[in-house]
Amino acid sequence: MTRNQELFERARKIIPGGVNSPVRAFRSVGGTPPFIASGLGPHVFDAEGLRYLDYVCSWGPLILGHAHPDVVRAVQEAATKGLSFGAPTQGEVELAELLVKLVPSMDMLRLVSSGTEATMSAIRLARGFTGRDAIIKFEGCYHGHADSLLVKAGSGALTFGNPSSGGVPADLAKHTLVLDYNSVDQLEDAFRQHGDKIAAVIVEPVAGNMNLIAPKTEFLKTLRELCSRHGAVLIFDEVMTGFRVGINSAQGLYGITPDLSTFGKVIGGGMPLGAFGGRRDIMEKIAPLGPVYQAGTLSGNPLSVAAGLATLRLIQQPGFYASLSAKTLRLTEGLSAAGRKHGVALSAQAVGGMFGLYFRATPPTSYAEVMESDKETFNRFFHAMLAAGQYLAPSAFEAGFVSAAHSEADIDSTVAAADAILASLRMT
Ligand code: KE4
Repeated sequence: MTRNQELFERARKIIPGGVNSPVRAFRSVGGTPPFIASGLGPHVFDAEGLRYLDYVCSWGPLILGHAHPDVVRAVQEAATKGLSFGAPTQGEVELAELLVKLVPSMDMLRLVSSGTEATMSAIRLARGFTGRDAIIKFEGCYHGHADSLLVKAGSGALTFGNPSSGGVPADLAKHTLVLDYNSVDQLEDAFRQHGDKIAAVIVEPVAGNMNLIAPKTEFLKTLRELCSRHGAVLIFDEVMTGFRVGINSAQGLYGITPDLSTFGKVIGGGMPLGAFGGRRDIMEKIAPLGPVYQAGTLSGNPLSVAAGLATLRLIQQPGFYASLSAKTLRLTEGLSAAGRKHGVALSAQAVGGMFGLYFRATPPTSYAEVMESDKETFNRFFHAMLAAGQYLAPSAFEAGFVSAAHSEADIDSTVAAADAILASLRMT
């Protein structure tokens, strides 16, 4: 039994699935997940001392690479002053001021400890602000595990949703309408039928939880127009895309101004941190100013704030995103070329520092298209790449991430490994 297998066996006795978040259990790809002992730069090292080039980056936060010295030092220094006070601190003000500067659509914001808290709070706030109950989300988009967001499409395209998880009351799920991502027609029909009941639309402005699906410009523009016309709050869930696709996040990349935005991942640099914010008239409905309650013992935690400030200062360096985007594109172009060379139906695309890799001939533009991907071939490819020291997201339906610490030589090693594996896949 390997060290990873031994740890996994122990873990599964006392932690459901042996993991503290389901995707880590490798159930989509099978096998035993490496238990990670440390990370440095673009690499992680498992309990057996094996080194992997990391394209998960803790599902997006580690945009600078692992154990960046400036971030580690900031956390160490903060820790020597105490871990948490349950009282306002200067760091929270500095982080809020920086986020408001970097995200012009946010007049005000509140810090929380996870992306789920950010989106859950934004939904409640939109409902409190509008006095309406209905919300719209899109199939394949994931916004964390708040009850109103664990909902799948109803029987008919425009019928309200059913729970997608045990424990979510049908009475709550029925307030969530689930539409197809990138479908302008469904959006127009939904608002035509239910416009005056809709409190909010929440959307991943670049979808990253059904693998990567890029938005059609018309889709985001129509979203903005319909929300404005019907008085619904447009929430951009930028937990994954925030400071990942560019310094101005997806809203800056596509030139759409949401009413509320949610953040997480990169803004904490690997520490527990999320945020929600937006229009002042909406944010002033949040307690203690207004009637919408929201709270958190560790919200704005000094160590998370220190990591976030250090991270956000470093990503503002000139050329940071040009370099990150170029390396991510080098990866996706290399992988696509390897697929063509070996006659394997493989495509890939990059948006800033995130990428999609699909075992289908062309990048998907919808949930239905991504579900046509060849999952079995992906799983074989995944394990062969893992054995070659290349750590991809353990699911055919997750996006991948590059960090500033990945060098061009690292990227080229990934393409070379993929080339050799695709050649062998072709044989079998
Ligand atoms: P957290 O509560 O996991 O911090 O954030 C939830 C969330 C909200 N919105 C978007 C767009 C997200 O991608 C996420 C979380 N993303 C997943 C990756 N597929 C986190 C990985 C996990 O669940 O372990």
